[in-house]
Amino acid sequence: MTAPKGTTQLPPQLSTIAPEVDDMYMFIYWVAVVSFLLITGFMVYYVVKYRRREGMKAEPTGHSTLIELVWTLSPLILLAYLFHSGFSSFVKAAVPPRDAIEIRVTGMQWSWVFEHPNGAIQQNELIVPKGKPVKLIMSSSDVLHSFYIPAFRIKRDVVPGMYTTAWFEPTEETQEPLTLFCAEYCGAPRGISSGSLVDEPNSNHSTMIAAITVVSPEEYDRTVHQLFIESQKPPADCDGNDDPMACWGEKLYSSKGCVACHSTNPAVNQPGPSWALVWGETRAFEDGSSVVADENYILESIRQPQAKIVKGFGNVNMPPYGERNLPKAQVDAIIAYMKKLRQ
Ligand code: HEC
Ligand SMILES: [Cu+2]
Repeated sequence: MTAPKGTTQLPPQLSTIAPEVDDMYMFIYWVAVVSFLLITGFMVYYVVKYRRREGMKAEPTGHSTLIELVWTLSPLILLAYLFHSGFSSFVKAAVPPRDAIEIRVTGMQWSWVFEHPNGAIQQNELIVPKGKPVKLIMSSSDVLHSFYIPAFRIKRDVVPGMYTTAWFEPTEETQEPLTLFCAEYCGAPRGISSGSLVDEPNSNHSTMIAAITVVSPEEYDRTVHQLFIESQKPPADCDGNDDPMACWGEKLYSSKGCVACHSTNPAVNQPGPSWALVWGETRAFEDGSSVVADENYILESIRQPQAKIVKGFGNVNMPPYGERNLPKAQVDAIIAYMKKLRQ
């Protein structure tokens, strides 16, 4: 089996809707090419033919009803056809089949989180079954993003405060992962370097991409089941570790994106508080109260970050991580890691 190739103009067609979208595109493309050649061709021809010459006087052209009817009616018919076939493809692309598998998509600065029907979570990677319609229920936890997979010919805005949907049905298993882009400029973080504001490298809108893999329906079910099991216990490479939970917690710290806001260096408190001096410490809050950081405090800080705002951090909002995004077992692992950081 060889991977289907794209053309100079278009990426490979890997979803059921792709050929239809491309046919429309190519039709409009050729209409444009032919019209361009006809119009410029006639223009150049007449410019030369009726150029100014000694002894020649211009005469009025008169009127031709036939020509006027042709140039009015032919674009009208063309546009009616384009509207009709464009609109029917649009409706097809907008309405997901009833039996579609539902995958939840969350866009955030700057990553994609996917949740399969069984609760398995993937981040910046998505596996989907060949030959089955997949419906995406999308939301954003911060700003506008846009979900764009060129090979599937789908693009849809991901909007904070509401759900948007899109669907596709992959037609081929992939040899190499396809790319999901964010097609909405969704910002770049700014850090402070030698006193001035600079854009942080490797973390902004342009890195908000994910790898899409299409596999057989059987492999999809197997993998998604496996992902769910794995989300409930430390990964295999933590097995030999003397504190497997803390080892898992350290991995989650990076893979779940906590690392973007929390350092483990006691001197770096940006943009959220460092984790180096949290566990067992008295934490002071914006409202003047305080509490000793124990399991319950950490759990609450993760599930409802706004319940107690650490003093001095009132201007940055930590996103809440619910049971599905960060199951209880993973919270335990993070707590184990925070304990270990204090040793
Ligand atoms: C967008 C930045 C951001 C991300 C991402 C983030 N946090 Fe936070 N976090 C904050 C800020 C800001 C605070 C302090 C304000 C507050 O208490 O809500 C905080 C506070 C906390 C606290 C309380 C710490 C203390 O000093 O008392 C815990 C625990 C915590 N975060 C855990 C996490 C975990 C676990 C993750 C990843 C799954 C995470 N955070 C991801 C910004 C973030
Ligand atoms: Cu984005």
